[in-house]
Amino acid sequence: MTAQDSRTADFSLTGEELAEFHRQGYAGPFALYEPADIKGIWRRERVRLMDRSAAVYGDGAAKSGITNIANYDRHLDNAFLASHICRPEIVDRVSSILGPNLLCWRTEFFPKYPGDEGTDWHQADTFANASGSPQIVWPQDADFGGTITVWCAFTDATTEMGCLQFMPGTHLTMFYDETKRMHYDPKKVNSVQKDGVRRGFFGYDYRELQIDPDWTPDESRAVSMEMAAGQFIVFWSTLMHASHPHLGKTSDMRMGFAARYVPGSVRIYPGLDAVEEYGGQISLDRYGAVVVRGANEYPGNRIATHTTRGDRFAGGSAIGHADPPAQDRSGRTPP
Ligand SMILES: O=C(O)CCC(=O)C(=O)O
Repeated sequence: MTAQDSRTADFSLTGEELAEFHRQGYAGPFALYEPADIKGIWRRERVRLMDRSAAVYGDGAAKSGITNIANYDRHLDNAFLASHICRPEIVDRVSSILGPNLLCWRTEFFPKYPGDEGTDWHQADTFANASGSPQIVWPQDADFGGTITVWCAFTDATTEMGCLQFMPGTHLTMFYDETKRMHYDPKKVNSVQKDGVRRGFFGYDYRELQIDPDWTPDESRAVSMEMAAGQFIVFWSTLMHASHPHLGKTSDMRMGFAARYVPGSVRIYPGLDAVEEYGGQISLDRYGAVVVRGANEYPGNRIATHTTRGDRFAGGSAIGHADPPAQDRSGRTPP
């Protein structure tokens, strides 16, 4: 009997929630940690994360302090983050969307300090957006895939502190072409207004990827996703999403922790040994995706079963073969 079998709670999305998810492109927010608990945990883990001695990407990876890609995938060395990505409250829900075989292939921190710009409106399908090479490729439809992002508020995230924004129902149409290239320019950070709002994309301008250069996102469709510390939201990376600027009305920063999931059949970093983006470069030598449910199905995927400090991930088997096929991104089961 596995830990999964012995659990009594099942956090899968209900049929109604799932139908709403497929219509809107997101579900939640859902509660994961009590606000007081996560505030204490975050205070402790912030300090622990400063010790990068077991991190899979070296300090030299970050050429700029603006977006620290060296801090990608800290779940591969930090025990709290390792358990966070495997939490049944998250994995059950994502599994009800993506199927029984589930990999967490990336985590990222998204801090907004007082005065920081908002994040540009964007959509991500292959994640080639900044690096130039697809980072995830789905088997059924290599041109259109995406990932499920689970964005957890480690602090409160109000509108004034830069909470997320979504445009419901936009996840099935790409307005951006990730085969185009964006140009990194750290001078753009915090200095560009778009439609009257200070926004940017960590040293890039996401508008460079627009399929129609004359199109502008319809802000009237935007909803603000205010979240209390300890809540998380689940969304397609192909959903139009952004965030408000942090207006600096409080000295508290907001911190989002994004964990990204795909079915076990998706190819992760195909043909890549390194990733260069956001003003830094990381080697994939020590990288592994984590099987959080079921099995990995693509033999070429690098898999991590333990953190670099020896903690075992509480997910599925590392190698194996899938039974029922995963659903595609519209909720259909492919033939
Ligand atoms: O937190 C933000 O401002 C942006 C988050 C985001 O783009 C993502 O999680 O994919």
